[in-house]
Amino acid sequence: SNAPRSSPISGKTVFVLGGDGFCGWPTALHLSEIGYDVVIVDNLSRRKIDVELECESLTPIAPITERLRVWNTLSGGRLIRFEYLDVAHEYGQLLELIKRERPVAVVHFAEQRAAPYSMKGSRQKRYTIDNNVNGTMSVLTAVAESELDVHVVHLGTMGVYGYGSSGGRIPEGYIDVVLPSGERQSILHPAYPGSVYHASKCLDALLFQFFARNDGLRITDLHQGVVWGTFTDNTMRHELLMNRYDYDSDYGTVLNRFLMQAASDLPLTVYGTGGQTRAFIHIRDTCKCIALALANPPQPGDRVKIYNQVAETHRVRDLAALVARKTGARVDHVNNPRQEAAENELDVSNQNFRSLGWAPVTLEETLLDEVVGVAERYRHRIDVNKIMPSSFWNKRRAAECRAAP
Ligand code: NAD
Ligand code: USQ
Repeated sequence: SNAPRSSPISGKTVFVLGGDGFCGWPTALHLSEIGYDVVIVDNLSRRKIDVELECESLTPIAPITERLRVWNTLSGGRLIRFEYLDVAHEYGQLLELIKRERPVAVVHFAEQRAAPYSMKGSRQKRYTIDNNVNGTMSVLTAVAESELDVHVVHLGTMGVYGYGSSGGRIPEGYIDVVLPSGERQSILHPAYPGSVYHASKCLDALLFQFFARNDGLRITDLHQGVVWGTFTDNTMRHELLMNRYDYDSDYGTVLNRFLMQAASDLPLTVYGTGGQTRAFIHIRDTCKCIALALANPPQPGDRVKIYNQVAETHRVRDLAALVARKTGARVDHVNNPRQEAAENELDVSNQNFRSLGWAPVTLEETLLDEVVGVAERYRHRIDVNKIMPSSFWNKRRAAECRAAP
């Protein structure tokens, strides 16, 4: 699917902030493959948090320079460049980089994204807000100060809506309300964050609203569901292009954790009753959606364009039952470390991407098998001490979890 040299996007520069991470790396490869000039900007903080947590990706991941060396050799001249930079705290360098490279778009993945890590303690709570909100603020300020027409595409989360608060199908970003005057107005959907991490994304959303109105910035905010899977066609092209696979209780997301547990003959850790319903998307579709969002920017003066980047919804205990049926794994109900509704319904619109022709992959057998296969291949790298919850939403949840056998 290599884009021809003369394609309308060849020669256009795109920044991928956070391009060394789980979603950012395969997206950077995809954007490079379809013809963009990609610059990855990352401070490698995620790799440093691995050191702090004494846990590594289930899959062995090569250092960023190695990854790029291999891609730049295999890709037939589609070079990806790398800038080691803290988006939140090195404003001058970020501004200079934008002025020098004149990107058509900045894709912003560069945030601390684990809800459990953001609830681990005061240091991690404050770090998450500082890193995420300052990072977004710096990106927006730098784009405005550069006076260049740069489309900002941000990875947000379904968690900004809260779970079950709309009383119906969750729309894409905005809801219609009746003002006290009787007038109807479309406003940002109210925010009901369920963790400090999710709160950082709600704060981001207000900054987007402000910069779109005040500075006319063109902004797209993608409210993504839980991502699963690990490989894409591009990351499979070489051992050293392999993507990360988080499995620990802080960074591992639910379906990938269940598949890892099944591959290692460990019980599946369903929190509470498993009645939580969440939205899901496969990593391959993350890459496709970003490319679609880049190709369909808002116009200057438009309000923030908000898409729900989700393929399907599932209840956690149904996912566990599905994985158990496939693999023979045992399902364990463990005390929930999180302060969240025990049961919720979730009905989400994904019309915006669908209207652009997106046909998402769903929980297909072959894809589930692929992830179990990856987990089996690297099961020797699992540290079983990193599987049970180690971050708790409040004192009561911590006490309940610690009291359990
Ligand atoms: P990740 O932690 O694997 O990747 C984030 C990357 O950003 C890392 O490489 C990290 O080093 C970098 N980074 C963080 N702070 C930075 C800073 N200040 N300066 C420069 N680089 C910085 O996370 P991910 O799973 O790839 O998630 C990427 C984005 O997508 C996040 O914003 C997350 O909120 C969003 N998202 C992820 C999921 C998911 O299930 N993984 C779901 C919905 C939304
Ligand atoms: N859960 C279990 N067992 C586990 C792990 C999780 O039952 O072993 C449950 C949790 O209690 C929760 C649900 O599964 O109800 C989802 O948890 P998760 O860790 O898979 O997802 P979450 O914490 O919501 O965060 C992830 C990403 C985050 C992204 C979010 C999208 O880490 O970056 O924003 O998914 S969403 O959930 O749609 O808001």
